[in-house]
Formats: sequence, structure tokens, C-alpha cells
Amino acid sequence: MAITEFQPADHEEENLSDECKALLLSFPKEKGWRTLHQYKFQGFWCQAAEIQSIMAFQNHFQSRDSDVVLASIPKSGTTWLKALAFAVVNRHRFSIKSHPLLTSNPHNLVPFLEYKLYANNQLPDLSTFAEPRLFGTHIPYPSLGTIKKSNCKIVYICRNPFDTFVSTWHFLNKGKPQSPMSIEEGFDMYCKGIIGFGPFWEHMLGYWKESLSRPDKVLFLKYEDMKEDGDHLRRMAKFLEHPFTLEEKRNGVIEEIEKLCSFDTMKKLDVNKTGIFLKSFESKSLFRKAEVGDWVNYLTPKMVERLSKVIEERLGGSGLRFKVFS
Ligand code: PPS
Repeated sequence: MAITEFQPADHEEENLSDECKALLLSFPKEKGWRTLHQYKFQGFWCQAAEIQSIMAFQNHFQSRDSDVVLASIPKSGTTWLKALAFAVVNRHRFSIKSHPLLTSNPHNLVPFLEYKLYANNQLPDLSTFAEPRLFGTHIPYPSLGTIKKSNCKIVYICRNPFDTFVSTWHFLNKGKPQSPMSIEEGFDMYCKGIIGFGPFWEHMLGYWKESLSRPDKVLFLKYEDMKEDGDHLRRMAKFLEHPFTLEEKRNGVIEEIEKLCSFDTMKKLDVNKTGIFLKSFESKSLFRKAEVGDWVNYLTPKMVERLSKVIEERLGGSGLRFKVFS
């Protein structure tokens, strides 16, 4: 197929390699949320620039057994998970008072494989990273390349689809105030599965099933449970082979980390009020409300009925259940 047939839709598509442009011609294409188009690549929806990064990641990344991979579909609590995991595995390196999380956004401390490390035609030198190396990703489980073959640990955070949708809709519209997408249109696409790294049900099921068959390698956390109590932090520390000692528990280390990574603390930090992450996003857009059940303020009864049906059809029988009210 001639590469010249590929018509870039926006500046993000202009910077693609010829190989990527040629491939895009063969992929199903839909209207994008943030970019003009999104494409179906390896069974999930993705923007063109990310497809190029993911292919580079799949060709070059060599996972180590000691790696820690923090996975999620966007707007499920990724930022929070990154902060918690970074604080847990590095707790002997930094004191709470001068902690890097007070001056850096979690996305800068735990880089995304697809948005950062392999973005913009880069091949990163990861040999200098301190062990355990912490990486973030939205890539679905089947497309994780060597991560699937290694014995590294994966922590997945999952959020109920109602709140995830509302959070996504707000976040993506913030990035394009001139041409916002209506909630009705966004909701229709979400229910059809046409959302970055989705369908959401396939993303969740990929990690859910893996967590059931390899519980020592994949930890499946739920945002709503995490909001309820600190047990998730103890579980995650144990899973990552950095369990809290009795002395740490007595000295309140778990509570200290919880407070450091809490929404209220992080939202108020200067770095998160004024900073930028991933080149063009305002860090403050990562910290909106952080509530369980905020969807009741946005979705009509018809929308709730439709999404409930999708969840039942796609996830019913899997054992995966969601808490949707606080
Ligand atoms: S991203 O862009 O995919 O990394 O976004 P992500 O972090 O996954 O999701 C953003 C939502 O998470 C809320 N948030 C938090 N909840 C609890 N604790 C902490 N520390 C925290 N930080 C961010 C954030 O407010 C977004 O949810 P909504 O419902 O939009 O408020």
C-alpha cells in the first residue's frame, strides 16, 4: 500500500514513521476524543502517536524480574497508584519531610512506557534506573511484550466505569476547550468501547483474569476499596516484597504514606497546582474531585441503564464487581 495515501489528520500524525503510517492505513479508524482519529490496534483503541510508541516498546523493552509495572485504563486512579507504589518501595531512601512526591508529580517519578519513555521516536536507556524499576502503562495486558514473559510484578488499579467515564470526559474536554465533546457523544462512544486503550471491559478483564491465575505476579486493586481503608497499602507492600515491619506499623508509617499520597495533600502541592506533565497537560487537571459516585451528577437514568447493561453483558460472570456509591 502506498504510504502517500495516508493523510495526516493533525500534527500528532505528521511526526509518525513511514512504517507506522503504512500500518495505520490498515487499521479500523474512528473519531478520537482528543485527537481527530483513533485506531484499533492489537484489539484496542489508540491514538496514532501512541501506536508508534507501543510498537517501539514492544520491540525494545526488556523486562527484568525485579521490575514493577503499574497498569490502569486512564482515569482509574493511575496518579494515586504511582504515588503510593513509589512511596512504598522507596520509603527507606527518603524522609516524609523532604519526599520527592512533595516536589514532583507522580507521573514524573514513575514514567509511562508509552507516553514518555518510548514516545517521540525515543529509545530510552533504562540501565541507569534504580531497582526496582517502576513503570506506568495504560497498555492492555495482551500487548505487554516481554513484561508478560518476565516474573516482574504488575499492580492494576480498576475504577467503576461510571466514575471512570465522567472523569475521562472532564479530563479530555479540558484539553480542547474550543471543541468540547458533548457528554452524550462521549458516553455513546464509551459504551461502544471506543475509548483510549478500551473497550474498558476488555482492559479490565485482561488484568483481572491474569490476577486470578497468577496472584503472586498481578495484584488487582479497586479504587473504591482503596478509598475506604488502608489495607490496600499493606497488601501492595507485601505483594511488592516490601512488607511493613511491626515497628513501621507501630510508628505509623502506613498512615504517613497514606497522608502523603492522599488527594487532599497532593492537590494542594505547588507542583501539582501549577506544573505540567507529559509536555502539554496541566498537572492540576489530574486532581478534580476524587469521589466515588460523582457520576450521579452527570448521567441520566437512561444512561445509567445503558451502561449497567453493558457491564452486565461484558463483565457478568467474571466475578468482577464494582462499588458505585460512596
Ligand atoms: S490519568 O490521566 O490516567 O493518569 O488519570 P488518573 O490518575 O488515572 O485518574 C484521575 C482521577 O483520579 C483522581 N485522583 C485521586 N484519587 C484519590 N487519591 C489521589 N491521590 C488522587 N489523585 C488523583 C482524580 O481526581 C481523578 O478523578 P476525578 O473523578 O476526575 O476527580
